[in-house]
Formats: sequence, C-alpha cells, structure tokens
Amino acid sequence: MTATPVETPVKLRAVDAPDQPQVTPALEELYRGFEQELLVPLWTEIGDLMPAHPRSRAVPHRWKWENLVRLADRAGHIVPVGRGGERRAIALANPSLGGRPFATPTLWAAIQYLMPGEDAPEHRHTQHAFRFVVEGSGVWTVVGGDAVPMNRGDFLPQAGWNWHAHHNASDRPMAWIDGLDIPFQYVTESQFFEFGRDEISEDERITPEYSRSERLWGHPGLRPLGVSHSSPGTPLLAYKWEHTDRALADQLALEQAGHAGTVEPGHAAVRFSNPADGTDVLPTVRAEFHRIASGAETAPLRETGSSVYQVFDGSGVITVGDRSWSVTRGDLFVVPSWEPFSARSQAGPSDSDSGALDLFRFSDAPVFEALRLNRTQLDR
Ligand code: GTQ
Ligand code: FE2
Repeated sequence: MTATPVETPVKLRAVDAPDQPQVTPALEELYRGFEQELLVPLWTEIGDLMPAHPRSRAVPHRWKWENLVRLADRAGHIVPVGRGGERRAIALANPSLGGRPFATPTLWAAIQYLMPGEDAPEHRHTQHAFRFVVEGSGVWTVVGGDAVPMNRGDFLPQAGWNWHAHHNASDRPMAWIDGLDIPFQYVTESQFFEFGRDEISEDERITPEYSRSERLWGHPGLRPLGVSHSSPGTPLLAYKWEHTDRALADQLALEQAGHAGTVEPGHAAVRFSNPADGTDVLPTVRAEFHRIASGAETAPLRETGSSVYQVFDGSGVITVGDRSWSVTRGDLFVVPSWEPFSARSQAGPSDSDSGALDLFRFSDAPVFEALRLNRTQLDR
C-alpha cells in the first residue's frame, strides 16, 4: 500500500481570543480570501508552530514484550515471508501519530520474527538499521555477503545501502527487534530501495561464530591497517553481549571501589561507537546500553529528540512525563522529545542475579547533534 497525497483545503476560523484580531465581517471575509488562495497567516498558528519548548506529537507509551511475541508467533503461522513484503516485521505505532508505523516522529521500532529454516530475501535501502536481540539465537543476518550470528544481548548495526538478508538456521522460531530511521527518511523524502538476489548463496549460509567484520574490527582499540573505511556508519557488524556486559559491570565495580566511571550513582552506561573514528554507529541513530544498579534511580532528564528503549534484563519503574509503568524483560517504551525520563531499578520476584535494570536504548541524537538542535535539562 502506498499513501496517495490528498489535497486538504485551508480552513481558517476567526476566534475571539486576546492574542487574535477582533472578529468582524471584514476579518471573516479576509479569511475566506486566504482560504481561496491557499494562504495561512502566522498569527493563527504561532503557538503550535513555534512553542516555547518542544511539544511532541508523540506520546510516551509502553508495549509489553509477551504480547508482541505472542502476536509475532501467530503471524509466523499465518503470514509468509517473501519478495515484496520482504520482512515479517511488526512495528510499534505511537498512539498519537495517526496509526502510522512510527514509534516516534523519527524512529521505527519493530519486532521481527523468522520461523525455523526461513529466509528473508536480500535487499538494500538508504534507511539505516540495526538489530538487537533480547532472547533466542539461530538467525544469521548476511550483510554484504558477511554472515553475522545473532545471540542474546548482541547489537547489530547495518548502515544504509548495504545488501542484507536474514536466515534462520535453527529449528526454533526467533524474534528480535529492528530499529530504523524510516520515519525520518519518510518525512525528509530521501529514501531509495532495491531488491537483491532471491536466494543467498550456500557459502553465505555457513554459520561461523564470528563474522568477517568482527575478525577485522572487533578487537578493542586495534584498528586494522590493511583496510580503509569510508562508507557511512560502523564497519563492525556486531557488538557482542560479553563486551557490553563487562563494560557495565566494570563501571559499577569501579564506582563501588570509589573511582569515577558511572554517569551518576548506580547508573552505568555505554554508547555503541564506530571503531574507525569513535562516532555513532549509524549517521541517524545512536545506540546505548544502560545498567541501573539494584535500588538506584536516574535523575529525571529532558532531551530534544526521541528515544526507544527495550528492557534487556531486570525490572523496574519507568517514568516519562506524566506516565509511569512497571517494566520487565523485553518490554519496550518510547520517550518523546523533551519529556522528562527517569528509571528506577526494582527487583521483581522472577529476577535472578544482581537485581539491576538493564536498558537498551536507541535515539535520533546524531541528527540533532549534527544540526546543533541538541539540548538537555535536568528536571530537578
Ligand atoms: O530486516 O531488512 O523492521 O528492511 C524494516 C525494514 C526490518 C530488515 C524492518 C527492513 C528490515
Ligand atoms: Fe532491510
């Protein structure tokens, strides 16, 4: 389905308000003239167009993972994957964005599901993408002919215009989340898309523990000298959980021992970065991982731009603006622009180990920083 442009007439209402011109027959006539010529004056729109601070069209919302997985599994039995539809991906639709598959005004977030042995066909597009795995294993994503395994906790960025296909080599279904800048490229009208081969080759079905990209770029602080990297986005196609987990554990352990390292007490965080130059992994998408120690709470923070979070482990209470939810493993929620966000770790009965709340986060921050539209404010 493609959206067909609909012509919308201009409708102007003369209103009796202190900041509006006096309602008279002459004003009414002026407004009919504006409508006829498709003109809209600033004085009726300024409050909406130029507010004192961002007022997002999106609202805070939470989706429960168990409901997403249940419906994705049902789709797995009813909806085939193939050329045309391309992916069994089911997107989060922010309740105030008109039923469009947009988690926020700039970000797409979806659960994707592949049944045992299934292939999602090769294609490429200008949209920048990543996968994040909250549970399961067995799917290989093949990016530019490089087969990359996907396991719990792994983060797999894939910059725009790379060929990619997915293959479930296991005998069990697998779910994961995709994040893309689809809404951003939709509003900026910058998208291109091409179909690739219908079948990936047999040698791309081999399933090594490490992709070629990880063998080149996945060694801490070591830049390979034999390869150049000039395409947008990170050359490293997988950020394995063992590294992320250790980085966060070390920050909290150092804090315990009285050293610097955490962003605030009990709150460890890392950004996934490009090993070639230290920048964000994707030109339009930032990805981070946060660990909030048992009993800790983050200070309420406002930021321009929007984020999507997925709970990786633990449980807690999330507050976004005037909304508050209990969350547990796999749950997703969105933080619209300038809504204060805070997270509190609160061990639930089914949580095992440390009682920490582990949050994967992605956002549109690189866009805001590139355009110098980034602003933050502590809310207390
Ligand atoms: O896996 O290639 O959720 O192209 C949306 C668009 C996933 C993908 C999505 C895509 C993909
Ligand atoms: Fe894709």
